Amino acid sequence: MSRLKIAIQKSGRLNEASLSILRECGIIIPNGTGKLIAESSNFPIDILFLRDDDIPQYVHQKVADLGIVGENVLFESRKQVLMLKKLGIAKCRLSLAIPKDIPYNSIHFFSGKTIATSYPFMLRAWLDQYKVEAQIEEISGSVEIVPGLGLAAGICDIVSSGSTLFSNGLKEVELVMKSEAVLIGTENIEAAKKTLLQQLLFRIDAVLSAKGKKYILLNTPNDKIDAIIQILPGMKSPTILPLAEKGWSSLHSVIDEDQFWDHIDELKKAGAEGILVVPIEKMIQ
Ligand code: PRT
Ligand code: ZN
Repeated sequence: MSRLKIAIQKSGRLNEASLSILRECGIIIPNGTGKLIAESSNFPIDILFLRDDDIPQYVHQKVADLGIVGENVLFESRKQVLMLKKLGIAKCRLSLAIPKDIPYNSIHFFSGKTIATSYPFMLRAWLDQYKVEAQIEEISGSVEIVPGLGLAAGICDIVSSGSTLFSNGLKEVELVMKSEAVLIGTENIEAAKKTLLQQLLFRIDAVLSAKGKKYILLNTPNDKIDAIIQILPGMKSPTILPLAEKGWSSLHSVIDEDQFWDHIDELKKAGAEGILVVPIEKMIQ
């Protein structure tokens, strides 16, 4: 029987998040075996643990059918693979930064200067787009210390909270690309594996759809139902059930979590009572 092979990061920022998406899809993965490959016992899928930089190559060469990798690594690798789904995890950006005390007016600041990066391909493409001629110094790891050492005028690196730049006396001046983890795959996957892939994608969709969503239940006087529906824009067609108490109903719907906090006071003022907000594990659209 066919089994899918998915490559995920062995250790690092993407490891836990990738495993938890698979686990939320109901896939059982043995814990911490330290092995290069783990076999799921309840879904025909094997998990390969690799360095993230190697994942596009393994998928391109069909050693793995699927992979989870950051767009930054994928685009820098320039490997021909299919981008199947954005996963909404490991969000970050590839940015240019310079020492914070150096004045900065425009991209042309970098003309004739040296920029240190682990992303030479993407940086070159971006500079070309703006017709800026700069020298690219390719280095791996600890790019942020380079300007302090006087080895480059600026850096192009991954930023998330910005605290690494800040603690190295740097400021972010240009955004090169936004990135998040994506599911990648190969073309011309064999028929039996394609069926498995569709099952997996269906589950991933259900997991991703539920993210940031909550199920809300509240009690309301019947004459306030319309007002309450107006307050929560997500509540297009809520379920309305009569309560044992005459003139009252229970209203159920799915809402965005952030919407809830914005509207809680209004809901209470409009007459909602006994408000319950509960997590949703999976959502099939
Ligand atoms: O060993 P392996 O090669 O597999 O891992 P790695 O060290 O190359 O990658 P890892 O685990 O650091 O990151 C994996 C992926 O997570 C990256 O390719 C990005 O897609 C994504 N990601 C999300 C990040 C960050 N956020 C991030 N903050 N990757 C790196 N960083 C680093 C960045 O390089 C800088 O040093 O964190 C620092 C900046 O963070 P802030 O929060 O201080 O701005
Ligand atoms: Zn890496």
